[in-house]
Amino acid sequence: QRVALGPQAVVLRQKASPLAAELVARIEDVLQHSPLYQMATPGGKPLSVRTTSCGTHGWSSDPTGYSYVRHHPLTDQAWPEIPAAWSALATEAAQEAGFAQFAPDTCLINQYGLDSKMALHQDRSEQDLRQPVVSISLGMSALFLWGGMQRSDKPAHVLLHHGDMVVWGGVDRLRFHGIKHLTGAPHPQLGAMRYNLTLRRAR
Ligand code: MD3
Ligand code: FE
Repeated sequence: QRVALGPQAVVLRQKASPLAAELVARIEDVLQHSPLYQMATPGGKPLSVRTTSCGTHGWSSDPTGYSYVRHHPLTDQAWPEIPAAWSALATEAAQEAGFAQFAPDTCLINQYGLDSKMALHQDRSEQDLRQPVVSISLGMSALFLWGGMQRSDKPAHVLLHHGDMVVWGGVDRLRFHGIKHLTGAPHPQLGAMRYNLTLRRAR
């Protein structure tokens, strides 16, 4: 099922469900090489989500701000490759949403617990903002905030469930968005936790 959030933003309900067990197994592989860590805001406050990346670039923060970097900030190792199943699924979802030939070079893994949230923000650190962002939700459901082009625009609330994918691009690429909190029952396999994978073209 497709749910349009905007002219160029769509939720693909349950698109990742058939592959979910495989996707989760690959998260566990990535985390072996690329452990989750808690980033801080440029102001120094720790984020309530834990994060890591794979791909040629990864998303990180330091006292000067957020940026894409080539090495894990704690291990100093290059990020592991994006699992082939994730890239293929992201390319297919992007195609379905009207974005041909999407080839992600980075995947951010966000791990949410019952106390995690993500404040309204825009994603604008990627070089080519014509490239879409593809997200995959796994584990517990979350209340997603779908805002406007201004931080002050009142956001709509959208539930994202295990296996849902979202693709954003074009005129919707700079929408403010966030996660209010997790909701519903703990997930049978993952427990009181949610993973979100966001696949992007950083460079
Ligand atoms: C809308 N993550 O990592 S994914 C993020 O569930 C982020 O972890 C949320 O926002 C999460 O930056 C939401 C959905 C998402 C991702 C990128 C977007 C929505 C977007 C970029 C532009 C507009
Ligand atoms: Fe975001």
